[in-house]
Amino acid sequence: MGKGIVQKILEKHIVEGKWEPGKEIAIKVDQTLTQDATGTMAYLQFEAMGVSKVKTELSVSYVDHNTVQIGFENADDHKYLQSVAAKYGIIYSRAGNGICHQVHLERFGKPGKTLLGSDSHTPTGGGIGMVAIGAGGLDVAVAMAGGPFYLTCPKVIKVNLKGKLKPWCAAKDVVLKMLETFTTKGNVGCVFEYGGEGVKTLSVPERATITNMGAECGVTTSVFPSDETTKAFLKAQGRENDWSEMKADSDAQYFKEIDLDLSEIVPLAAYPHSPGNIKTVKELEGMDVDQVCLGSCTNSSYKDLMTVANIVKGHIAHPNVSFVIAPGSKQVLENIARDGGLTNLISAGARIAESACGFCIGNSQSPKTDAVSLRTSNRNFLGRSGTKSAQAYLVSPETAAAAVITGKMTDPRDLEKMGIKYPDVQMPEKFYIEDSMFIYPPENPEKIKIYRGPNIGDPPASLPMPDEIKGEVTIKVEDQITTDHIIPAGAKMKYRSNVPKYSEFLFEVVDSNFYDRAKKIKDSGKHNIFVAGLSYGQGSSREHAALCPMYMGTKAVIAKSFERIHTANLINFGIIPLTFKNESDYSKVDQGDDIEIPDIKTAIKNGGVLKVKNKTKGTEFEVEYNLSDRQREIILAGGTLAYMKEKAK
Ligand code: MIC
Ligand code: SF4
Repeated sequence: MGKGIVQKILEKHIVEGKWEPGKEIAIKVDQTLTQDATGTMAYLQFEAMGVSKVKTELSVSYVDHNTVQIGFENADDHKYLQSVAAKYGIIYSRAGNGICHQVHLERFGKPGKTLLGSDSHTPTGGGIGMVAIGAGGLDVAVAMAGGPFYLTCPKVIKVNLKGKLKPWCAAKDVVLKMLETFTTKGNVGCVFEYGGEGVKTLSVPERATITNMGAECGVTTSVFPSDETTKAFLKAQGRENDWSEMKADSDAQYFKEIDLDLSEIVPLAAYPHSPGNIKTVKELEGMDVDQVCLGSCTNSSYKDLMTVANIVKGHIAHPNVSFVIAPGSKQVLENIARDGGLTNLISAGARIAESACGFCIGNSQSPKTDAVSLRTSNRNFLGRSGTKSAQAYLVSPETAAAAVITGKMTDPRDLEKMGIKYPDVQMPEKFYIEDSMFIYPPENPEKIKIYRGPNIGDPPASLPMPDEIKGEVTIKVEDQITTDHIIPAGAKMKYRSNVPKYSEFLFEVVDSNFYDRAKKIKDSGKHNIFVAGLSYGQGSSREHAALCPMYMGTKAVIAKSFERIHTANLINFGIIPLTFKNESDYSKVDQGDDIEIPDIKTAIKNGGVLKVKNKTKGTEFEVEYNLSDRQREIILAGGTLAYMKEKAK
């Protein structure tokens, strides 16, 4: 029986288990990436593992998230990251060099390799034919220390691309179409593998846009073949030798196959507050737009920016529109500068931001009250822009450019009526490359002293699972609660290395009294218990969405279902993810209810039914958990670090 690309790559890397979709496997990790917001904690955890040098083929530490630096905290973290990188054999990508995913694609991604990144958009690397997976920082720390990465052997969904995109219709519209089809729920444990005749019509950055936003569907990753187009991209990056072919066997078997005709794709938008809320741009036409933001790891490549630069050439941003651009990397910025695109953008009134995450994470360029903000980024969760009342729409660079000119949501195809021609930007045969913003680790790192600013605390230790969980439902939330709801990013991100302080912002967007309630419960010696609906923990990989609850004394979350990265993070920090056996029991438990889960330790050890007693209501309901033997031990020990210590004894 033939094999697909995902199966071929994973089978080459499996160190425990075998290719059996749905079962846990462990894989060797070739490359890792971290970014500053998740990286600081990841390296503190890595240090605690006592390894003298990273054991991967390549590890890169990027600084791209917290670059606004109001206060000393972020700059201190950057210095810490730089010193850790030098000490342990990690390449350090300085602030200003660009967004981790864009830079990694340009300079380090290799077809056929595995990449683990402490950021949920790591699958961007799938655009170049690698299996690139997002994970919590602790999992990445374990991989850097030479440990394998555990995942559920995926169910591969093959997406057969046909035809070719029409002018003004973009890769972003393709992935928005995928989101319309697959939604943001129910895809845990799956991978999208793209194939078919349509693949060759897409450039590498376009493929990367599609794999990047697969994260919003909740799949483990998305992968494209590595073909002549990939080779040309790597050649243009001066890395032709890194190329190898990755293709599926003609008789490969998949869990499921779907066809997607690129020629039928039309401009789409995700409306507030989920990337899964899809409408055509035509349906939204005429809506006044206050802000247009071009950038983020989804759409900040040379092609994206040159396309917009050519569309807006000779125009000035509409008086009501604030037009912001964050180029994906220093390389992108230098190349659009050399090719004249930057001049067009500046002339059009663009506000050129740093090559970093910037507006995407809401730590700058927050729009006005009730603003309509068009963004080429990948997430429009409530409050993520930094303005809770803002309405963020996710669109392609072409649709973004049209709104810059008209001040309204405009189908970019209609620009032709205004005499604007579709720019059809070609990929350069050779990029201008200047790599001096990478700092390579020294040969002899012995003398390197790790810098620790006052904002850096030790990673908090967790307690082993008690015999019984006894506490209160501190919060009950609905379906599709994202990690942005659990712990906000934006300006608060500067406390990522200060867990007690960062914990004060738990569930802030949902319930401003949460922290006080949780603290009272914790101080009284009881456990905080969370109750949630479907797809709990969507979105980012931030392990603080588990680490901070752990710090607040949470030992269990009961939900209708969980997303992949967050499940792994909960387990890593000793919190058991429990699902309702009967979803209808969700309605029988309320915030403030006194809850007991007796004999939980014995049940985890020996298996068997787990009952939750609702003392307030005098009722009882059953919950389930799906843990491998290894995960049971981790939960019992109180988390991965405690488990590793026990094993090392
Ligand atoms: C995001 O896009 O939400 C982030 C910020 O990049 C996160 C990581 C983080 O919270 O630091 C992600 O996607 O994993
Ligand atoms: Fe940065 Fe936004 Fe990409 Fe997250 S989604 S890595 S914040 S650009």
